[in-house]
Amino acid sequence: AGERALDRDCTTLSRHVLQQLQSFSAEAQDLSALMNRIALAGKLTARRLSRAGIMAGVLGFAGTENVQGEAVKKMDIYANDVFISVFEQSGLVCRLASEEMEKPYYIPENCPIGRYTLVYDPIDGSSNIDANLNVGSIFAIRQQQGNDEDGSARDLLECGRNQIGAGYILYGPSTVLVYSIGTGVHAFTLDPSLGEFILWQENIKVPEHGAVYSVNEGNFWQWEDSIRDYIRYVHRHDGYTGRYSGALVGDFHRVLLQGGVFLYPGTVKKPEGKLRLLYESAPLAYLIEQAGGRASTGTQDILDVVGSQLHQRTPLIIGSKEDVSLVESFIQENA
Ligand code: AHM
Ligand code: MG
Repeated sequence: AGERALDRDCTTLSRHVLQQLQSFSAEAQDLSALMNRIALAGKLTARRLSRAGIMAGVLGFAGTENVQGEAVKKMDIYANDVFISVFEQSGLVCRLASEEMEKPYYIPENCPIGRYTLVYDPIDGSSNIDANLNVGSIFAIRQQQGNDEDGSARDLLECGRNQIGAGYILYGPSTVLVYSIGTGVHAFTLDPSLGEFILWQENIKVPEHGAVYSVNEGNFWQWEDSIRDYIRYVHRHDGYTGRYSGALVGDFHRVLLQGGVFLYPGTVKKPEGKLRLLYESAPLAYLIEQAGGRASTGTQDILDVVGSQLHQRTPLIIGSKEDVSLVESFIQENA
């Protein structure tokens, strides 16, 4: 057992990616290097978050608004730049598209070789930062389709089934990285003394059903009747429990491990809800399908949604198969 424990300590993220692809081909090496860079961005972000309060420039607002008119936090900007700088001069990624940037960021010197695009939400759940609660980063990897000569990045609007990998980093009591490149979902824990993400759980499967429903019930009177009916249903039946942290990555992580459902439905005023298709919903949908669960808008699988603009939002219902279907049945009954 001692020997096996040591093996485990040695299963680092980059090694794991190569094992998953069962090859040392150029493509496998690229994906492994790419994941390693994402991990580096995660380590830099985690380090800065861990010093919030004693280091200037971590807490609070930056005083600007993003494309979507939302107040930007200092950590949003820091983490956004971290992802850019770890990919500059990497030869790996030609474009980065983030929730915090109106247009994709091009790295021309990488473009002749690096055909990958990284899409990401640098800090998800940023309202949690100032209260020292968990936040996360979400990412997906896409292969560039076509030429993108006009720089419109229109290929990023293609459906989420085109993602070749996705994952997130959860900055909680420990820093956890979860990823999939189409061969199941795997989780790593950052060992701060080694500075490495070490394998924690392989091939995670989400239970078919779980007790948790995770939703902002403060929106109760803004929802359509169908969502209110669903919430009344879980209130009236035994075996359900509410959990909502205000940071999608944390709420999703719980559902992935323990089952249940996270939902951010549309409201009467904002039928598309809050979460962004490209940076939040599609990457997590990729993971949950790899884990045997489902992600839906209520009427369509998230991974089948074709976007119309980069920052488009979509309702999201994600988690255990049975629980997602239950929410859908309320929505479709009312339709
Ligand atoms: P952000 O990326 O700007 O932080 O917004 C996304 C976050 C999610 O993490 C979370 O699930 C949701 O917004 C919470 O929104 P609300 O406060 O409306 O419940
Ligand atoms: Mg977000």
